[in-house]
Amino acid sequence: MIPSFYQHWRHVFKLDPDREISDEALDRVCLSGTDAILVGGSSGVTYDNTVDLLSRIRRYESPCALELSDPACAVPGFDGYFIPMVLNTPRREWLIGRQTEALAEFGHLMPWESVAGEAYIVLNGESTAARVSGADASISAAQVLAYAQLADRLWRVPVLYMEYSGAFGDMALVRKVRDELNQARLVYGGGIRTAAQAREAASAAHTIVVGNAIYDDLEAALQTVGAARAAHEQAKEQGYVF
Ligand code: 1GP
Repeated sequence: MIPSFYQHWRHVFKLDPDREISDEALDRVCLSGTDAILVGGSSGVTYDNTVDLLSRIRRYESPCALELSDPACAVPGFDGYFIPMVLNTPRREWLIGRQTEALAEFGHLMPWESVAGEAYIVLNGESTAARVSGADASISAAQVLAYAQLADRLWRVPVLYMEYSGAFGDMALVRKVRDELNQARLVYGGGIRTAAQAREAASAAHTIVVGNAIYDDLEAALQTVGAARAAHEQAKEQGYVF
């Protein structure tokens, strides 16, 4: 059975356990109307800072999932878990190495009904995600589409994540990838800082993720929730079903 805890998510705020967020800001994020809170980061994530953030988020009703790239940070109590795999890296450890090592040890403990594989294509070479995973972000559009087909059709990974973290991506390419997908949900993240960008991204991908803006410009970040919803309503009116 493929888990479905994330299937209706259109807008997600991503919180980094390694970054400070005040109670007041967290309150506004969790009551913003976003569909879910995703907890994850590319560096400095520990068991302790993950537990701490989860317990603060749990004061609210928002669904909350963890992106788990290190089994040492496998904090129980999230509504769902994503296991990232970076497709466009030559470093096997980030594609399947760390994942199989973790499964060899903890596979029998995995709550599989709430675990989803998450195939990443990392497309901003300047991002921490690219630096840490060694991803080759300079790939062509044709290669991006090939990776998307590999994840969606060959491996049937349920979530494909186009990651431009820190930079607003190529929306024409995002849309093209989405239109090629057969079963995977397309998540877009990167550089969404305004309502207009959120609207554009939400009309190109199934789910959009807003991260940095929460920390840099909370007011603008909060505007992205309504903008994403408006984009989906408009798409529905036009008969487009995501
Ligand atoms: C990061 O895709 C998310 O993993 C969101 O990107 O931080 O640039 O919003 P930003």
